[in-house]
Amino acid sequence: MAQARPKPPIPYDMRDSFLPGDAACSGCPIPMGWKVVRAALGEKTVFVIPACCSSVVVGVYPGQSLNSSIVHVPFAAAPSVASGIAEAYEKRGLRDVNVVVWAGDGGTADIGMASLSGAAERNNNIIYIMYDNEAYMNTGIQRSSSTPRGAWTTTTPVSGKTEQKKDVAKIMIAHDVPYVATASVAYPHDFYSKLQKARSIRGFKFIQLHAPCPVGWRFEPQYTVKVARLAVETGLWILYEYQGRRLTLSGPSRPYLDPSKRKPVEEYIRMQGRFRNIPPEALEDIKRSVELNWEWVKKLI
Ligand SMILES: Cc1ncc(C[n+]2csc(CCOP(=O)(O)OP(=O)(O)O)c2C)c(N)n1
Ligand code: SF4
Repeated sequence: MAQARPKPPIPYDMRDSFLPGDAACSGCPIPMGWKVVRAALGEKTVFVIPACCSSVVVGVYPGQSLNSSIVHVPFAAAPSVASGIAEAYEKRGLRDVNVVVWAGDGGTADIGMASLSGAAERNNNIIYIMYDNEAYMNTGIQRSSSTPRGAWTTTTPVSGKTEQKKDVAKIMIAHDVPYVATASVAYPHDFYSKLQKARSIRGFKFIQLHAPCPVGWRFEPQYTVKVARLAVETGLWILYEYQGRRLTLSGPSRPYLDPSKRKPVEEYIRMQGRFRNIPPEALEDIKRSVELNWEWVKKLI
């Protein structure tokens, strides 16, 4: 059988982009994501960050860990501030600066949803990255609308969340923006190429990055990538791009169009303490939503 050609390494430059001494917990997905973003978008990138774990991980100037321009903003303001910055660069003729919102799922799916919708509708020239650790982690693991069914948080019953996860990428697709994609910290090459594509498109771009959090999801920190990879291998997290009203399944997810290739959802669930008390009906709900998501994908490819 022919061997797959090895992918060229992502050109990380740790000295220039990510400095030692950040405040992240062991196994945190945030620095994993940032390294790829900086490598793909380069030095001329401004990050707009609302309150979240990342505000703490990045730290305060001059001791910040991410070597970029960073604007810390109140929760709901991130898409509006980013839109204003992008417009200001445009007016000055500086078309080569990337303006990126880097926000958690609480800041995106809940508190920032209205201003996110506004920026998408105006088609502001920004890249919005929602790193999805599926709860409000910075304030002590409270549920968000992006927390999945059956997952425990400090504000759900011990048997886990009773509602389904809100699908923000689909909401952004409904806005008919130029580019929407899903990504995962377990597949940095895929994330890298999506960021490079996003950078080349003018207008509003949205990427939802699946980002398992060892603290809130209750797994040992060395398993962040394994958990993220299992989400894709079980078909639970589907990697795709949506552009020009067409959906393209990304390489890592392609095999799982065939349900027989998918690993059992239980493999993903059992690795995480947050699902320890999941009732059987919640597990069935998760499996059903996996099927429905793939049906949706099949209609669009
Ligand atoms: C308007 C407002 N409400 C609440 C807070 C408190 N707060 C700070 S960070 C945070 C959690 C953010 O969660 P998320 O966006 O999911 O990011 P994560 O912490 O999980 O990285 C909250 C509730 C705040 N700073 N501002
Ligand atoms: S709580 Fe989770 S997302 Fe927040 S810094 Fe720790 S590992 Fe990262």
